[in-house]
Amino acid sequence: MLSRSLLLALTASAATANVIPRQDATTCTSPVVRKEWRELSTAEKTDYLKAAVCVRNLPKQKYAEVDAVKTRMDDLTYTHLTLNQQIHFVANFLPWHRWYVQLHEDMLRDECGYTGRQPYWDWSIESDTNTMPVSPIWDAETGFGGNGVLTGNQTRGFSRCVMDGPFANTTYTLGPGWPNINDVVNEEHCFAREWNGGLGRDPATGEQIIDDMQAAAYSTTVMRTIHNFNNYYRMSEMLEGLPHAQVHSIIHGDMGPATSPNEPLFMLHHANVDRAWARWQGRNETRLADYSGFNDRVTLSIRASIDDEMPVLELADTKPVVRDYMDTMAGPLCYTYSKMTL
Ligand SMILES: [Cu+2]
Repeated sequence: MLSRSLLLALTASAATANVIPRQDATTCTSPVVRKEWRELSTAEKTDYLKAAVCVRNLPKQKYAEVDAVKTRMDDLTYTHLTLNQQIHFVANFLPWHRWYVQLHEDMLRDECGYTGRQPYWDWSIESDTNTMPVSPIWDAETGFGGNGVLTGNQTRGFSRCVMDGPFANTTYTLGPGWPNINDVVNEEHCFAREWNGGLGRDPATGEQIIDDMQAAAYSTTVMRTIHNFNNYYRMSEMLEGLPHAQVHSIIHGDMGPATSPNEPLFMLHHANVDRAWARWQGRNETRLADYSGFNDRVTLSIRASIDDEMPVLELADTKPVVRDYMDTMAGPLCYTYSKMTL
């Protein structure tokens, strides 16, 4: 079977002008299903983890002039870091990350031989059962490894590392910067997590108080409130600002700053955020065309349009247009999620 990116390249070259040809909604008759991590078999989990490791070991293809970009994963992470202000707390947050997660899935399939689909992580399950610190997602064999631990190594960037699971011993050169976490730094650090409960540090140990890892911020109740907004602007704003942001924040380490794609759970997290949007859209024509907000987050003066192009730097040859990423079952996309009810 031809990969999606190859198919797109072929159809794009056959088309006149510089327009990505839109498929009819009717051409996506059997969408692929993205499953929740727990729904995957052990073999499927292993395949995904292997591919996620693989993309971290391949050499970069972009950003030849940027020394800090070393690997294929860095191509993705650097783009996210550098575009930070243009893709967060602006209207395109949801379609941009929808495009980005799909691009990563295509990389796993085309460049790392992965044959499965992008899984998602429904963290409301952990919230509702107050089990975040003991979630199977942290499993060393069938998950992503657990919290970072103190290593005793005094070298900057190596004092706290994730020491178990498939990403133990991973090092990154990109971010987080110090003191500005959004700076591009070119300095090795180990893959890190530092879970926190939003309660500060235990004065006795100096370690973060983990508690319930702020479970109330990403519960089913919160997701229902978001689902009940009747316009895109409000829905997107709360989805990004509350559960999305808090899940980044409770894991912290590499998941915290704008280099958060360093954290392999980033893609599963964002697939779940994407699922919340797709669920809100339903198959409703009005919702599938509902896009509003602003393209600048300081003055709120540049109104967003569904025909806006989204920024990609060197990551893609063509800038995706928001309109093409509104529907997961039309245009360049053809997928759905295993569970679409709340
Ligand atoms: Cu992001």
